[in-house]
Amino acid sequence: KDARLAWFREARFGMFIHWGLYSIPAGTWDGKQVPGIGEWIMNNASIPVADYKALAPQFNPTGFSAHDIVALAKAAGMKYIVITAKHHDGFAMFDSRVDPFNIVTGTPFHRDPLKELAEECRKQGVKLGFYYSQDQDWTAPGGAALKTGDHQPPTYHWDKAQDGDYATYLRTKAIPQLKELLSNYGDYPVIIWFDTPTKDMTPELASEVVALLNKYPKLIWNNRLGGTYKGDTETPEQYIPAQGYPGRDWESCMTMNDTWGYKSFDTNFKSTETILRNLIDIASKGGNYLLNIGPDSHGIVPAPEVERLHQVGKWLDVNGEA
Ligand code: JFZ
Repeated sequence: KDARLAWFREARFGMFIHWGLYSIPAGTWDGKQVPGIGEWIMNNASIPVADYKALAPQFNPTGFSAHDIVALAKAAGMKYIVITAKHHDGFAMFDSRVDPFNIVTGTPFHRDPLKELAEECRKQGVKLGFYYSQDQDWTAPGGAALKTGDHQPPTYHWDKAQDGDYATYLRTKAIPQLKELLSNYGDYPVIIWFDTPTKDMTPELASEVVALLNKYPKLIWNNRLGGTYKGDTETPEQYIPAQGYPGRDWESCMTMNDTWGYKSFDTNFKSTETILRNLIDIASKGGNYLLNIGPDSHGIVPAPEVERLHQVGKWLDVNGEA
């Protein structure tokens, strides 16, 4: 266990990447700016499944460069990257035989950014992990939805196409896609980053996921699987715990502005000084800082994010420890 976490304990700084179809509406739907975080637009604006799925044929992010993103992470002093392989919208940002609603089969782009990132990470000596929304899935039957707006219990679904059985969803989509992610990218991922478990994820169902994870003895996974599993890491979100987590490994994930997924009109960026203070504060308490970028629908990293990451890297070159 300790050997497995050795690199994580020294990493201190990682890059979170939230990127998916939600970068196309970029916070605006039907001409209205939708309040809330960009990657939640489908839920926040109650977008019907068919309308959301219609974004896929429009997704052609030819500006995406795995080389440049990995080089950016390195320049910032980051030691690892965690990217959204599938967020709550159910769209796979990787080549999937399980579900055609994915970036290779379902878009004119026809490329697998996770594969390209894995190759670049290997070349440039950066570790790579995958975020996977194992419980919420708003476009697959039986996937869960957390409540927003006036969506009604018990499912909080807003479209009949979402109805179904969660156990079936888990066994026919989430677990098979996790298998793809764990077997198609060589020595990566080193992290699986789960998110937003609901009561659908019973201890019994979670144990089916854990049986798969246990086949990968080097894999690190976080505390958001659900079903009472604690995982390897605590994941405080948008804050720094005053005392860290004695006896636990941890990672604070944070945005630079007020969204994870790209929103064209969110310009509320933290200063480089604030970002550096967060990094120092977290490092002094024994944690890691997982700092987010949100590439746009062309695959381009917003300039204010690039600028800050370069400034952080410059400071570390002068003041950092290796
Ligand atoms: C979740 C996601 O819903 C969100 O879109 C993003 O991916 C973020 C990193 O994770 O949001 C959360 C999850 C957990 C908490 C808050 C927001 N939490 O524990 O306070």
